[in-house]
Amino acid sequence: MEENILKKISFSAIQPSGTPTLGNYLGALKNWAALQEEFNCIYAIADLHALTVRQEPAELRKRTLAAISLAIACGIDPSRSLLFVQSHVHTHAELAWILNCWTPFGELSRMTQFKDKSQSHADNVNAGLFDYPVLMAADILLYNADVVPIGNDQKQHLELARNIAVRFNGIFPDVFRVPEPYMPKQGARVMSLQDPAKKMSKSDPNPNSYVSMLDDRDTIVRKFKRAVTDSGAEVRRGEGKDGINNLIDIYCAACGKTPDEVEREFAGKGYGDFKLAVGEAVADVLAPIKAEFDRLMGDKAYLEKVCADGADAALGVSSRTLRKVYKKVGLLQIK
Ligand code: AQP
Repeated sequence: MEENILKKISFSAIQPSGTPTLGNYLGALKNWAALQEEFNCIYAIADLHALTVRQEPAELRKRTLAAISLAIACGIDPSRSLLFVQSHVHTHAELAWILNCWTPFGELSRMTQFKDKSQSHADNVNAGLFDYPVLMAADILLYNADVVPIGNDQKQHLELARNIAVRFNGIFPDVFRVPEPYMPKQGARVMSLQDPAKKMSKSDPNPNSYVSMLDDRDTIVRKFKRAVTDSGAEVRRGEGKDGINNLIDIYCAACGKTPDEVEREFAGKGYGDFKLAVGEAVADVLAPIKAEFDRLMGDKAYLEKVCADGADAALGVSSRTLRKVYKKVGLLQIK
C-alpha cells in the first residue's frame, strides 16, 4: 500500500455472502474507488462475517476470490490501497475477542440487523450473528481508521464501534482512533425490487429482488421490468410510492441526474418506459465492470498474489494496534 501521511485513513469491508448487488455497488464499491484520491484506503473481504449465516464451503471460497476480483474491477488499485481477505489476518478475530469483554450484552441486543437476521435465519441464531458488530469494530479499530464509508444500513454498527472505542479509551487512554461515518450522497440505500420497504440484499432468496453486479444486460432489464411499483402512472416521487422512489434514486445514481431532472425527463411517460430506462442505465454502468471482472478471474495467480501481499501488509499494520491493546489490558508480553 502506498501510504501518504497527509491523508486520513478509510476502512471498508464487504462480505462474500453472495454476489455483490447493485446496492453494494451504489452504496459502497462505487465510492471505494473514488475515495482512493482523498484517503489511504483499506478494503477487506469479510469472510469471517459471512460465516454468521450458513455458507456452502466451496461456494464461499469461490465468492471470496470473486470479491477481490470485483473490487479491482470497480477500480480499487491494490498497489495504492490495502486489499485483503479478513481470515488471512488473524489479528481481526483476536481483537474481536478482547473487545467482546468491553461490550455490554444490552448494547448488542439493540442492533436491528441482529433482530432482522434472527428472523430471516430463525433456524440458526448463533453467537457469531449476535457478535457480528464487535468483529466489525475490531476490523475498523485495528487500522486507526478516521472514516468508514457505509450505506445507511451499517450506521448503527458504526455507532457501536465508536462507543466501544470511546469506552475503551476512557479506561486505557489513547489506544483507538474514533472513526466517523462517511455516507455517499446518492444511492445510500438501494431497496429490494420486489419489496421496496426492504433493502436490496445479496443473500435474498428471491433473485428478482436484487440486481447482481454480474447479471447480464437482458437479466438486468427483465428484473427492472418486473420491479414492484404502485398503481399510479406518473413518474414522480411521493409518499407510499416506495417502489418508484427507489427506481428514481437508482436512476439518479446510475446517470448522475437529480430527482427533479428525472421527473422532468419522464413527464407524460408511464412506468413501463421508465423501468426500461432504469434497466438500461444500470446495465450500461455494470457492463464494463463485468468485462474487467471476467478478465481478472482468468488470472488466478495475480489474484492470489494480491491476497498474499495484502494480508502481509495488513498484518504488519494491525499487529501494532493489537500488541498495544494486549499490553494495556494486562496480557503477559514475552520477547
Ligand atoms: N441495499 C443497499 N444499499 C446501499 N448500500 C448497501 N450495502 C449493502 N446493501 C446495500 C453496503 O454494502 C457494503 C457491504 O455490505 P456487506 O456485504 O458487508 O453486508 P450487508 O450490508 O449485510 O450487505 P447485504 O448485501 O445485505 O449482504 P447480506 O445479504 O449477506 O446481508 C456496506 O457498506 C453496506 O452498507
